[in-house]
Formats: sequence, structure tokens, C-alpha cells
Amino acid sequence: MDFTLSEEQLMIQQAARDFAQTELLPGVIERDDAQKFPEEQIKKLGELGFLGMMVDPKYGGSGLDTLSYAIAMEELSKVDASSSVVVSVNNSLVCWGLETFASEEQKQKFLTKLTTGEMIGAFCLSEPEAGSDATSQKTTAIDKGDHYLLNGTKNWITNGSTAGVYLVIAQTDVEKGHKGINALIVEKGTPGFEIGPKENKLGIRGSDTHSLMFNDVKVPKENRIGEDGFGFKFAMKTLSGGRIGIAAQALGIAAGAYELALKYSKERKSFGTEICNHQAIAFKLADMHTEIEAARLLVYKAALDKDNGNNYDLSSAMAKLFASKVAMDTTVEAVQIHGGNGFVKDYHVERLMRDAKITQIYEGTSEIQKIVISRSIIKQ
Ligand code: COS
Repeated sequence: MDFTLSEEQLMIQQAARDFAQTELLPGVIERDDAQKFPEEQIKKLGELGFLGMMVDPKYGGSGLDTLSYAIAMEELSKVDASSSVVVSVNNSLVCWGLETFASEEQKQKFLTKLTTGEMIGAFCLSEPEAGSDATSQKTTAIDKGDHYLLNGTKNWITNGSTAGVYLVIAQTDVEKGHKGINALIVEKGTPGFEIGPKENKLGIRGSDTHSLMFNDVKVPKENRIGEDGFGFKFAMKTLSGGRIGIAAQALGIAAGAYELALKYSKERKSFGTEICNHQAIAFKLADMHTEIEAARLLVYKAALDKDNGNNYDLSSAMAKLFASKVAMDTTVEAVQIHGGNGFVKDYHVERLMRDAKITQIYEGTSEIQKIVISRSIIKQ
């Protein structure tokens, strides 16, 4: 087994690391404070090819593998998880979903703009009463011949107000249960489509999260992704890949906090020595380093499963479950190592701690990952 990254992967890692330091770090505290969407940063990420990393160049993508995408996600997330969640949703949920399942016309019309950052996309599955229980969709898409009539509410939608295109999961035929669900492409500005106020969140405060309301929205039939009734499978398959992106984000948040804690522990002195020389701190660093490396291996394994054409439902769920716990544990310890300074915004670790929490919730809570994992191992 070869753990060496290719030259191309190392280049992408360096490019993402440089971008994080030069473009994301300046103003990251202020954006978090003001809940300001990283508009300029996302535009530049689009220009550099980070928004359609795995998409074929014929649609404007970078044509890279999933591992390269995970590596970039780690580096960006070390500094700014509010920006990296936009990268993750756009790459894994929107671009991958469209490239894999949409028609050629849909790809030409939407994908080519989403890969370059001309516009970004949103993925709309969660509802007030259907987050984890995703088959219980209350949003309806009634078949009216040449169009669907869309009604309902979606909650906690990343890129809620900034997206140009929304992939909306909705129930067409209640009798058929999850087999009666469709995925529709809805363009911003379609009459009857309203965007609710921005959510005031604990973490990833720069990312814009909104409720979306659909009131008799006419969606042309040609905007349905795949066959009639494919919507739930579309959501599940897309989320499996999305979980690799979020696992890589969690890994990055953990690694970012660890790097800050390590540096701080070599500078800060107490009882006449740098605090890294106290075993109480040194052992924390040893645990953090080990757990982060284990999380990284799980993330890479899930990415390689996807790249090698293996089923990655299990490996992506394990990567997300583990990496998000490591993110939470590591950031809490990074704040502790920083002591009083850790509680102050200037030192970044308190933000990383707040940002870590969402990785245990979105794209399937840790409890949902355990359902996916346990069902998979019991079935084997
Ligand atoms: N790929 C393809 N198909 C899948 C799938 C996957 N990864 N996971 C499930 N399916 C299919 C099943 O095979 C089943 O289809 P068939 O009846 O044809 O076999 C169908 O989807 C329903 O699956 P299941 O019976 O397992 O549904 P459950 O209601 O038990 O729920 C979970 C399954 C819990 C795994 C699903 O609802 C889920 O992932 N929930 C979390 C959703 C989520 O991530 N929400 C966050 C929103 S995005 S921020």
C-alpha cells in the first residue's frame, strides 16, 4: 500500500494551502463576526478551478480525482470552514450530482456555470420535519403535464441566498413513498420561490443558511434529474459523496486547530518553560496528532473507494463519523491549550471549535452515519 501523494496532488495541496493563507485568513474573524458571506473569496476559488474540481474539463471542471478534492478541502478548512462548506456543497452535492445524473442539456445549461463560479448551487433536502428522516418529504412537486407545481418549505439550506440554482427534492406521488420522490432544478427568480431570512448560527457564520419557500412554483419537466421517481436515490447517492467532503472539512478544522495549538505550546511559557514541555500538554498534542492522522486515513480511504469505482457508502459514513468527532475533540483541546487566549477570537481556535460542531450534524448527523454503518456491516 502506497501512502505517497502524486506530484499533482501535492501541487493542489500547496495551492489550497497558499490560497487559505493569502486569501482566506485575512478577514476571517471579521467575516465570522459579521456573518459576511465570503463572496470575493468564492469568486477567486471558482476562477482557480476549486468549485468544479472533479468535473470533466469539457464542462469547465478541473478533471481531478476525489482524493485531490479531499486534500484541498482539508487545507481550506484549516483556515475558513465558512468558505470550505461552499466548496464542498458546490463540488460534491451540486456538480457531482449533475455531472453523474443530469441530461446533456441540463449539464450544458447549468453545470458549465457551476464549475467556474459564474454561479453556485444549493442542495435542498432538509425540511422542518424531514432532516434525518429524509423519506418523509412534505414538499410536493405535482405533475401538471409539461411542468411540476412545487409547494413547500426547505430548511437550513447552505448557499440559500447566494445560489443561482437549487436542486430541490420533493414528493410527486405520496402513494409510492420514496419511489415517488423527484429531484428538480429550480432557478433563482422563478415566480413563487422565496428566500427566508438568514439563520444566525453558532458556527460557519460566514456561510449563508436560509429557509426556502416554494409557493406554486412552476418547474419545467425538462428540469427533472433522471427518471420519474429517481429523486430519493439521487439524494442518497449524492450525499454519500458529500460526506467525503464534509469529513475532509472536519479533518481540516481539526488539523488547523492542532497546528495552532502546537505552535502556541512552543511559544507560551509557564513554570519556567514552554508549555509543550509539560506532559499534560505534550500528551494532548500526541493524542491530537494520532487522531488526526487516523481521520485522514479514513478520509483518503473513502476518496479512493470513490475514485476506484468501489461502493463508498460505508467508508464515507465512517470517515464523516470519525473525522467530525476528532474535529470536536481536537478543537476543544486546542482551546484548552491556549488557556485564556483560546477563549478570545484573535487566536482562531474558538471559531474552529464552533465551526467543528456542524460537521457532526449536516449531510447526515453522526447518529445517521451509525445507521448507515451498522446496516452495512450487518448486511455483509
Ligand atoms: N445509495 C443509493 N440508494 C440508497 C442509499 C444510497 N446510499 N441509501 C438508501 N438508498 C435507497 C434504499 O436502497 C431504498 O431503496 P429501495 O427501497 O429501492 O431498496 C431507499 O433508498 C430508502 O432507503 P431506506 O429504506 O434505507 O430508508 P430509511 O428511511 O430507512 O432511511 C437513511 C435511510 C436514514 C440512511 C436516510 O434517510 C438518510 O441518509 N437520512 C439522512 C439524510 C441527510 O443526510 N440529511 C441531511 C440533509 S443534507 S444537509
